[in-house]
Amino acid sequence: MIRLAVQAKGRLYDDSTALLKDAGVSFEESKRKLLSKSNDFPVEILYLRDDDIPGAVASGVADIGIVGLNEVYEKKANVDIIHRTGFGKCRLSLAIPKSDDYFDIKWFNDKRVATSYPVILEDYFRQNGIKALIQEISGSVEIAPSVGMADAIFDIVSSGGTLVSNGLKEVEQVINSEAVLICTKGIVADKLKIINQLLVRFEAVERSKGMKYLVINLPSSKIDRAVEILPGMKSPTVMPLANSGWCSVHSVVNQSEIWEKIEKLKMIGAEDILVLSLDKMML
Ligand code: PRT
Ligand code: ZN
Repeated sequence: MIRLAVQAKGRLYDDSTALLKDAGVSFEESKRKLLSKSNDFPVEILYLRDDDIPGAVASGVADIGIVGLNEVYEKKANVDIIHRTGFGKCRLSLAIPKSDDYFDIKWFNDKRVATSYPVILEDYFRQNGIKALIQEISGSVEIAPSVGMADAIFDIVSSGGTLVSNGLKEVEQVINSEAVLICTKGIVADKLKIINQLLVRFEAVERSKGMKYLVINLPSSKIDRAVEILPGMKSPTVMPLANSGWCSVHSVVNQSEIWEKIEKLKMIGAEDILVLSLDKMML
């Protein structure tokens, strides 16, 4: 049995719990329980605030956790980062009032910078030889310059819309972040085995994201052309049809390329085209 820490509510909750469910792990949601044991996989889910997840995993209270890389860096947590999930993507950036002229990082010398990430910012300023006054605040960082609390901010940016609506401009991108899976250092072999099983499932779910399963019928004489259009995982699967001279070709295609592929396949005589969803892909 392993214990997995997940954000109890907030931006990472939906994607973290969806990943687990898609991986075949069922459990009760955080609204009902703070510790929930799965009955189909040897894991119990511990719901915590994201700030507390790196520490819980570093101390072994939880064996693994799903949390933003920004929190792992901020807490300087002594954990292993074992997987990147691809969701919760954002960056930590420095931003200043949009009417201020910005030349380079030296702009920040002697400035007051508001942030909820003082540790990361202090390291960054030290590496760049900047002496600024870091003001730690726990929320509403973006309004600090307009109310005179600070000259600039260091905060999470995703689309950039919040900065714009607060009259700020992004001037330095300091780190990129996404939700990662972290693990207690030196975890025992029994637990590692379960964690690796879970990772195989996560990877299968993530690999299938954005992919579609394409099935077409095609005159057998056109198979070589179809194989050029559809490289597939190894190569496409080709099956004869009862109707002689025809075959069925199955392939996994990136969603972004599906229409282009279908148009090319129709030009070489493809018919009866099916596009199906994919749940999991194991290589
Ligand atoms: O209650 P708890 O402490 O668990 O949650 P929290 O309020 O501290 O964190 P939460 O739920 O807001 O975010 C959890 C994690 O999501 C963060 O640590 C990041 O790793 C990740 N993440 C991804 C984001 C964003 N995108 C994001 N856009 N976290 C916050 N934001 C905020 C940002 O602070 C700013 O206010 O969204 C605003 C900017 O968004 P844009 O799109 O306008 O640029
Ligand atoms: Zn938090």
